[in-house]
Amino acid sequence: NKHGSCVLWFTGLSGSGKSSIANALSSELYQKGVREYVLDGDNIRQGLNRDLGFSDHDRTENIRRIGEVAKLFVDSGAIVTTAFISPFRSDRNQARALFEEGEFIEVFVDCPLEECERRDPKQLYAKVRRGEINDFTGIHSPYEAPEQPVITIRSQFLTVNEAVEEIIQYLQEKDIL
Ligand code: GGZ
Repeated sequence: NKHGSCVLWFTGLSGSGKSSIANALSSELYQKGVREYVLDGDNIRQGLNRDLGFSDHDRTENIRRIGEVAKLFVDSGAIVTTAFISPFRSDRNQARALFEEGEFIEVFVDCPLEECERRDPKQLYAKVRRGEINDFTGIHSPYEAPEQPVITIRSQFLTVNEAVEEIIQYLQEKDIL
């Protein structure tokens, strides 16, 4: 595409590192003078999608709207990063279909459930184990890992900065940066 705009579509379990990597990447791109934006739970689930919960149906609608918003950002010429679990392959495929070839870059933040649960940055897994949260991804709601992600970040073996570097390198190889 003519602008070097694209969507970096992160997918991975809660606690896998999506937000940390997305935010560090955002600072790095910002410093390079790139127009960029991160869509995450803080700015989407609190606002546009505050009517949605975590049933399969609501997650599908969450991802549908995020895909549409991401498309608007790409049309505006930005690099947009989306940091949502997006657990269903079919929902990610629907989002992908909104974009041109090469514009939708699926980034699998790959981290085993045991490691996410060990980190438990928001103590959500602890709540799940106490029975205080239902339908939690990886525990009683499915996570469908991507079959052919463009980029795989095995976050347990990389620092946040190394993960960012890997993504920047990809963007440079593809002449997006
Ligand atoms: C999964 C949940 C749930 C349930 C609340 N299942 O680690 P977090 O806190 O910050 O990220 C999780 C976030 C997931 O929202 P997404 O919009 O990314 O999910 S999806 O793409 O599936 O629509 C977690 C928190 O919300 N959270 N309840 N039941 N994550």
